Parts: sequence; C-alpha cells; structure tokens
Amino acid sequence: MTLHLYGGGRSRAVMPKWYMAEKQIDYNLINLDMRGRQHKQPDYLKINPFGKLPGLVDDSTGITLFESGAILLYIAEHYGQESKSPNDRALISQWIAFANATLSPAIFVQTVRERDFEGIMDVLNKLYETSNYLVGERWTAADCAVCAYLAYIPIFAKDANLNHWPHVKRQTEETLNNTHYKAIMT
Ligand SMILES: N[C@@H](CCC(=O)N[C@@H](CS)C(=O)NCC(=O)O)C(=O)O
Repeated sequence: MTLHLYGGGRSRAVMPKWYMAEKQIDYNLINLDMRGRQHKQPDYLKINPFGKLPGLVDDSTGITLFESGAILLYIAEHYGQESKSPNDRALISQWIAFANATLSPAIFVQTVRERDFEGIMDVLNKLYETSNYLVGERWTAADCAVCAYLAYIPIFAKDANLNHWPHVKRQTEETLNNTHYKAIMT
C-alpha cells in the first residue's frame, strides 16, 4: 500500500475518501484523534506543519501533501484515470477550488451563507439541469468535491429549502444515497 491518508472525525478527508472509494483505489487510512490532539504532534506536523487534517503521504512518489483540494487533485491525476486533456484538468481544478473556497463558506459560515448561498444555488441548479456532471460526460473529482459539500447542506444550512433548486436537490440526495459515500461516512 503506497497511499496513506490521514483523517479524523468529520474532517475534510471526506473528499479524498469518497473519491478513492468510488474509483476503487487502495489506501491506508490513519485516523488521528483530534480531541487527543494527535494532529498537533511532531510526527504529523512533518506532513502538515499547520496541524490540520487531511494529509497524504504517497510512498511511490515520496510526496507529502496537505489541503484536501490538493490531495484530491493529486489522487485524481495519479490514480483516477481522469481526462488527459489540459483543459479538462484545468476545469476539474477550477471546481475543486470553487468547492473549497466559495461553496464551503457559503454552507458553513452564516454571514457568507446569508450573502452568497442563493446565488450559488441558482447557478448550480442551472448547470445541473442539463448534466449530472460538471466536467465532461462522467463523474470526476470535480463532482466529488462539489457534491461532498452539497451533502452538508441538510446539516449545516438547515434553513435552506432545496425545493427551490430541484436539480441541486437531486444531486444532494444522490450523494447522500450513494453506496460509496455512505460507506465512508459510517
Ligand atoms: N482548507 C483545509 C482545511 C483543513 C482544516 O481546517 N481541517 C480541520 C478538520 S475539517 C482541522 O484539522 N481542524 C483541527 C484544527 O484546526 O486544529 C483543507 O481543506 O484541508
């Protein structure tokens, strides 16, 4: 086993975990006890000096990585057999950055949610009206990143009524019912 993913509790390890489950990529999961501050111990700080999860080590290339988006992109590029087209790869990277930098605060942070949530849902709903996929004709790391956050809406944005955005609602429900997603969330 060459890939070692450090996660813990409900950390943002969800995205790489779901991606690897979906693509049947073998890896070793190391769950750190955040309450016991294992993610602040010297051994883990060598992987992420900021002491945050997730982190990744790939023995086959010798890289250590932090930031869930960078980890997801790395796994997709090296193990996911996604598109080789530079434009598709740029688009996948765009959606992962959008998920972490724009969508995530619009779900988790109340002040941002009040300002941005509806506008973001309007755009996503329109995109999902014509396709289930954000890049090309198949599920990619872009869909993993965006849908992993959409699945948090029922928990963190309880007041949002997804009936206003039926195509976003469909994606959210499909994620919550996805066998691999459910398996990594248990
Ligand atoms: N932008 C980072 C966020 C990392 C992050 O804040 N992780 C949280 C768990 S979701 C964490 O490690 N919190 C513990 C701490 O900050 O001490 C990413 O996407 O990886």
